[in-house]
Amino acid sequence: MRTQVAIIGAGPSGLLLSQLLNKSGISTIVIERQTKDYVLKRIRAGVLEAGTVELLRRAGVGTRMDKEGQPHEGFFLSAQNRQFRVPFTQHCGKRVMVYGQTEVTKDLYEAQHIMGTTIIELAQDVALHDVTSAKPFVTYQHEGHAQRIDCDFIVGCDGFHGVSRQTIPSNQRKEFERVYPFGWLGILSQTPPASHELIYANHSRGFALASMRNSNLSRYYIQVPLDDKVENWSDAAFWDELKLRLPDEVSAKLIIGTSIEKSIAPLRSFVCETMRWGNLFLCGDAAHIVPPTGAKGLNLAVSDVHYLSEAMKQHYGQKSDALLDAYSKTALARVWKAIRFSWWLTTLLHRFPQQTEFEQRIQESEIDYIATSQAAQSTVAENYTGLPF
Ligand code: RFL
Ligand code: PHB
Repeated sequence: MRTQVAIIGAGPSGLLLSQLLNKSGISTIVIERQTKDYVLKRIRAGVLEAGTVELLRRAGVGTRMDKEGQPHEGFFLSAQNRQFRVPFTQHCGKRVMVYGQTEVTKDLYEAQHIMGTTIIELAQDVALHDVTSAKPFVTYQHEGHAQRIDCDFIVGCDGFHGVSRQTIPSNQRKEFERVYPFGWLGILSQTPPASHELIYANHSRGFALASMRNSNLSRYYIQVPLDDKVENWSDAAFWDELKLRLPDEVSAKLIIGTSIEKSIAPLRSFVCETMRWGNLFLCGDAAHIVPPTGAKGLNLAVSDVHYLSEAMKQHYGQKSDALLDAYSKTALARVWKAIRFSWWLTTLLHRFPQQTEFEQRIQESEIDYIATSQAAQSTVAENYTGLPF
């Protein structure tokens, strides 16, 4: 088989890139290790930045999002049982959209199906070859047969554990990493949300987040030790702990139910420099990971895809490689700002093992500063709703 751009991974990065390229007449083949059903079962991101919302509309996948998604113009921060609102719109004129990653991915699959693009499921042993030559190719096993795709470019959209980043020789990439000493235990529950806007809670027992998907689907998280197991947490134990960490006025009204998903995610900040090696480009989690606190992971994947799709359009349309050559530097400049913001918010809101009383007072005073300073709120609003791309 031959295509212009071979894309490894059918998560949001891979599907959105394929969507944008095909809309501009550039051919793609997407190669995914799992089935579509498996990809759509993963419960992940819930908050879309203003720029992500715009790009999804431009990609032709905004209709259901605009109908079913919930625009949010602020969130709540809570500490010491006291909560205050950070209004986005009055500070930076932007808002975010609460619309699940599962739904974004579903919309992208649907749009790709209508466009008639090729998405190969259950591709095993995917390998990238000759990526620094003008004729790179991808091989894989499919239904017991060896397959090969020749192409102009390969894009690694295969997430943190994918093969693409590992194809770059280790002496040609520099990796930066911070692993946090805790994880997030998350549940999805068919109950009305605790609050009409998200609540990020700093508490002496650990961080908690009250989020949602729609008016009858809630998403809650609590900070847990890294070695904790989902089996240790009955639904009742989860609700009890969550209620202790949210402000009393919220807990008193919290509607609880049976969880329909429960999982623990570790927290990590990670950046791979470079995001380009010859004719291999990396997008999304394949190149960088953020802790979920700032809600940046999916949004960064989208800005990478924007930069790369524009660069490829310039390559094929205007025969110029200026944007392709700048891709890694351009994308990384935005990535590092989101890495900084999500590291900062994580550090501000979580309880660290061996946290000293001094560090605790610093957290408290910083939260109090945000509560009382328009300048501080403006910075939070600008970063949370998304820096421009
Ligand atoms: P994905 O979604 O991991 O998709 C990669 C795809 O590649 C496939 N794959 C392979 N295919 C072929 N061959 C191989 N060797 C392969 N190896 C892997 C995989 O099967 C998969 O289908 O990466 P992508 O597309 O870059 O998208 C990134 C986002 O999924 C991620 O950043 C977000 O989910 C992060 N995230 C959040 N981001 C936000 O912007 N806002 C949020 O509110 C938010 N909340 C979250 C989150 C992530 C979380 N977890 C579970 C880590 C909340 C949580 C709990
Ligand atoms: C979610 O709804 O899953 C969610 C929302 C905000 C975050 C992280 C996750 O910061």
